[in-house]
Amino acid sequence: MLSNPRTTTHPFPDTISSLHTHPVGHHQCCSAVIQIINAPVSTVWAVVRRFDNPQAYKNFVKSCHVLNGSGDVGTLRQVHVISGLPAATSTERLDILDDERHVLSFSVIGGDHRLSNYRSVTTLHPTPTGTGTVVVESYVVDIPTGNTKEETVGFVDTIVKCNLQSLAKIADDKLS
Ligand code: A9S
Repeated sequence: MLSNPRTTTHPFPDTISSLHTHPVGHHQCCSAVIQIINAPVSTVWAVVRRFDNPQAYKNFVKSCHVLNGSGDVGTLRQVHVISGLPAATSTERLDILDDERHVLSFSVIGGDHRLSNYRSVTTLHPTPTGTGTVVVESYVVDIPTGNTKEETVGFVDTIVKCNLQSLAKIADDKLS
């Protein structure tokens, strides 16, 4: 009997796997970060879905201005980052906002940083008891000239981990 190798190699349903499967060019890299949060999906989603307000949990973001759109797909934002990073601004487009499946995806389309063609997908999943949330955030990005794949993944994973740990704390605080 033939079996579907997808279902035998990992525990994620096909819909989750396909959302986190990115085409990756030879000059690009990809990775994913997983964070467990002690708050239900609805609480976490209320924070994540606000494309106009990334500074609510992203500590590297100083301010955010919506350039056009009203928080639906196609909305553009310009993010100003705190000093000390190798960047000042990033221009980003909302690609997916799915309130039923709890999926948000955005692309970096400009800015003065080194993360060209950055695109991320964030999905939320209830823990088996329903009292918690599993956040999966994957991304693909160009490897900057002069950097290795390992350096790039190390840098970006660190930022995404910081963001998701901050998200966990904020969602937790909302419960009490
Ligand atoms: O904002 C995110 O969700 C994720 C990342 C990796 C953002 C990275 C960043 O905004 C800086 C924090 C400024 C770092 C960009 C686009 C480039 C950087 O160099």
